[in-house]
Amino acid sequence: MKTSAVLLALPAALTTALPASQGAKATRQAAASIHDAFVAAGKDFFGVATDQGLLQSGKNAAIIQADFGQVTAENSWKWGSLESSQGQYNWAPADFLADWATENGKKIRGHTLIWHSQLPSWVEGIQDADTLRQVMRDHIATVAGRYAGKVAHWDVVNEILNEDGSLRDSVFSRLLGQDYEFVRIAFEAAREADPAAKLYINDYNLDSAGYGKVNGMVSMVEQLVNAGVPIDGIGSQTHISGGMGSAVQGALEQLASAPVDEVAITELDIAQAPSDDYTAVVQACLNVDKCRSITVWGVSDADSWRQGDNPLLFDSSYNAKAAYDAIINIL
Ligand code: 9MR
Repeated sequence: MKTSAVLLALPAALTTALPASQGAKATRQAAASIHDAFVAAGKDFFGVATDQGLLQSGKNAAIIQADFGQVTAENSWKWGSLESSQGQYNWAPADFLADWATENGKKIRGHTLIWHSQLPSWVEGIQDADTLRQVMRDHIATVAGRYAGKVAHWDVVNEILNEDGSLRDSVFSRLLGQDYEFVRIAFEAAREADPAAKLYINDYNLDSAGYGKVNGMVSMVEQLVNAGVPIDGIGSQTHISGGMGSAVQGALEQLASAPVDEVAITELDIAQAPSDDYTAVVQACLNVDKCRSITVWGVSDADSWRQGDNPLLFDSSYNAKAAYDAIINIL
């Protein structure tokens, strides 16, 4: 948001009482937009996970408007939220996020089409491969089709690997795991539904070079891309603890060695939000050409899925934390 727009929204008494720069700061809770700074450093966006309830409470909307350039639906675009009964879609919260992003000029990362978790029981209970193929194609065509043209990136498949890099057990791997068939079906259906979106494979614990899951991810993606599966990028969620930030660059370099156009940090949060770790992660993305973007997994510690870890860039009162300012300083 431009400073003038911020000031227009402020009560007259506040705008006259404060110099313009302080007025803006009072509203946005941070000295500068982390997204603008990251874009100025050559990257595509710095985004954040949110959803309708959050956008309608506290200072979430104002902070995202001022400081972030992209949103991911934290929950409302998941299969379990969208289609808990077959063919009956709950679009309202998902559309709210999409409309809010469009109205506010924020990019959207679609999260996620195929995931073993938050999966409706009617999908988990499917017992034959043909039915599962059809259900996957229908779901992906419907969801990616609805938002086609609005979504910059899709997490097409999420968390499909075990820690050793082998394929995780799920209804998808049980019925369609041979040669990663379900991965091919998902990426092909997503490409068909939204040809403009960059299609990603997304996972966690991809935080250190040489780790089993990182090795497995790179070799799986190589195999799939060589077989013509349209994978554009690898997403590393990056839910980490203090002290792990320094390994992230090596991990990104290894992921970027796969035959994909891009890699991204898609769900960043760091226990206790140490500035050194946050800046190491941001610097890692700056140092790896293929790393195009960073998304943090929420605005405020009050709403983090990691309650007690205080892992985000804004505290429970929506004040920018030291790590936020440290990132601005290195950018
Ligand atoms: O942050 C999300 C939380 O509110 C949900 O309860 C949870 C349900 O599984 O999913 C969380 O988001 C996850 C994301 O979708 C995938 N990667 C891990 C995230 C944190 O658990």
